[in-house]
Amino acid sequence: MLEKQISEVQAAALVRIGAARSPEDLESVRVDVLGRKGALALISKEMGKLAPEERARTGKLLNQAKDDLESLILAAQNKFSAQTMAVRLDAEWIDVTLPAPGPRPGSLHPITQIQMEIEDLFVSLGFMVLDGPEVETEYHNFDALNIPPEHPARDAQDTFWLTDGNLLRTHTSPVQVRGMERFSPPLRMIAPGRAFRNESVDASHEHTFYQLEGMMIDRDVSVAHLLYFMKTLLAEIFRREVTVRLRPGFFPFVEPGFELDIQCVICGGAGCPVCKQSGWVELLPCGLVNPNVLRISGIDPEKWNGFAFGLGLTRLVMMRYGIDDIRLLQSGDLRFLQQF
Ligand code: 2NL
Repeated sequence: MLEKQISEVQAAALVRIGAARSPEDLESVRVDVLGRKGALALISKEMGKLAPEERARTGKLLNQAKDDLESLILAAQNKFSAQTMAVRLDAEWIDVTLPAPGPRPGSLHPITQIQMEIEDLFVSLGFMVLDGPEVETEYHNFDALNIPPEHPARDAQDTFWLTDGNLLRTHTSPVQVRGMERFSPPLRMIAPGRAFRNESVDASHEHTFYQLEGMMIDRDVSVAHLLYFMKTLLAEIFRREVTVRLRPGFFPFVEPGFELDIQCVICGGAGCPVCKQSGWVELLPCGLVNPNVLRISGIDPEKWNGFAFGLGLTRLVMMRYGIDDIRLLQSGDLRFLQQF
């Protein structure tokens, strides 16, 4: 009697499993048949009334039916999960080898690139890289550099003066003055940064320009040291040996002072439009630090001396890339900037 009921329950469950269309359908079959109050549990309760040998046979059958149905339901459930996963995989598939979306990577401004290159070189030669304020005192920008009160650079036509008596630095030299005040020799430092001149803007003049000054203070520093460092610097910038010459030049903060020229890297010295047929291009002012400048900042010129130089990064970039209008560099024009 019970055995017949078991096979009926089993047959009905098989039909429902086969007809199930979702994991929820299967779950309700499981509850109805295998659950605590399910059809097989009810049958199981009736078994106490059976004779012992019949009970053993029916029990076996019941367990067999439970096990079979359990594995059938599990297999059907697995099929549903696999299908669900297949649908998701199909819908959510991405090609991880495609380039990532988002902003296109930018590039550093050519002036920044050349500045970083030169910083790396000087760091490798034992120099500190110093920063300082762009709004300076008259003292740090002029007096401490031995620039006399009547010097034309102090005129309002050449310098942006603020109403409080301070000014926009006209060179990065005041950074080195602050370096001399703060550190004691021997000293090697460079001062890259922006400098400002009160000038009307045209193709070769800007009110803001980028400079990199440097100085080395030690014992018995000579023009030979200056030349060695400048040739090392220029070989790095132009990526080859360059021939240089020194002409006398006057700057209140150096004595002797020089204009350093390089043999034209375009024509090799034969003469071309870039060097205006002279074979030489004026590149950077330099010299041995004026003893007054050392003394003013508390360094004894009897014990120490040094060389210093000023490098215009703007002009250097224009030379390296053959840029003929200085205004392009600050224009923010992407068609220009994307070339670097
Ligand atoms: C320039 C700059 C030069 C220096 C700058 C310098 C700085 C100190 C002491 C001595 Cl603290 N010198 N800097 C030296 C030589 C040339 O040129 O803008 N010239 C047009």
